Amino acid sequence: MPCIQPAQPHPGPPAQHDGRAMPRPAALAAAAALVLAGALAPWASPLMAESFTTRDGIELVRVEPGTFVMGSGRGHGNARPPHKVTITRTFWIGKTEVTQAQYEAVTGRNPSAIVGPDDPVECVSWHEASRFAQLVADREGRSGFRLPTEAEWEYAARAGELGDRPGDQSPRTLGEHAWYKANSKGRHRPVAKKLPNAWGIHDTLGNVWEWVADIYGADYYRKSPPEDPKGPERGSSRLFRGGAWPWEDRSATFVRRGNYSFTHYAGKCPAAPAPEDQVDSMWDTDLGFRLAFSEKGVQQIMKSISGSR
Ligand SMILES: [Ca+2]
Repeated sequence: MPCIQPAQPHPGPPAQHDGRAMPRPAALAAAAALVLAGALAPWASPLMAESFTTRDGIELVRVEPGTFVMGSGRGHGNARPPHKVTITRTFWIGKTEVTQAQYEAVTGRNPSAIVGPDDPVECVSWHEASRFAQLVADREGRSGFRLPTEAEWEYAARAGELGDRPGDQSPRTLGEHAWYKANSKGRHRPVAKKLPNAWGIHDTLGNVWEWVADIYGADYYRKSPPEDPKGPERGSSRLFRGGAWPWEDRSATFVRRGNYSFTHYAGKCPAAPAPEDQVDSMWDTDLGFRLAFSEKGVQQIMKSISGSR
């Protein structure tokens, strides 16, 4: 059972919220009605909470639906064109990258090359990150834990920001939010030591790159669906986002799309990858992930009550 925290004042709706999705008070009222009617126990859903924490200490914060402009007209061609994307459902995303202590508590092992219990776990393949999410689901006794989609990741990382980087786009502001080559001093750092974004989420930019659920497609933005894009159905590599401790500031942006053209790469990681992971993934000391969660069944109930999409 997740540890549900009392609702806290939300940092605010997405700056580009399109108004079509159910506003938070209505969502809370609908969830409260379900609880009062006995359809939901108060602990049955984190829908009542702004955040919840798993038994292994992984805190996830609620992200409301909304519309934003994904990608950029600057920089790498694979982030073009900028295009409007709507996230149609509430989801939760890790307040931080998954730490080494959290990963070890769930899996019994720490694969990281640079050890620090509160640092992000690294040297995990996309498949291992996905298996971790399933293990969390098993331990919590509820489905819905997963990697964020690429669109969810960028939407949550931006938290309403319109540029490619936080605030005034300056190196000073970036340094207040992110560990990257200019300030990391040669290693990743404990999570949540830099300022969070406007929605209370830490280290999306920098520290370690983060796996997202999607398969990589260089030209995907030219044909992706406008609602809840999930990446191409086929491809030869996986995506990761956000830049990392050994990388220059040009990688620590909301839009940089990391991928490798070779099929697998173990970097400086101490453990050999399992054969099933040597397909479309890679490992390195600057690559980890954060968890996401959504609860489809309850979302559908709430939609029927509210009459919203
Ligand atoms: Ca990161």
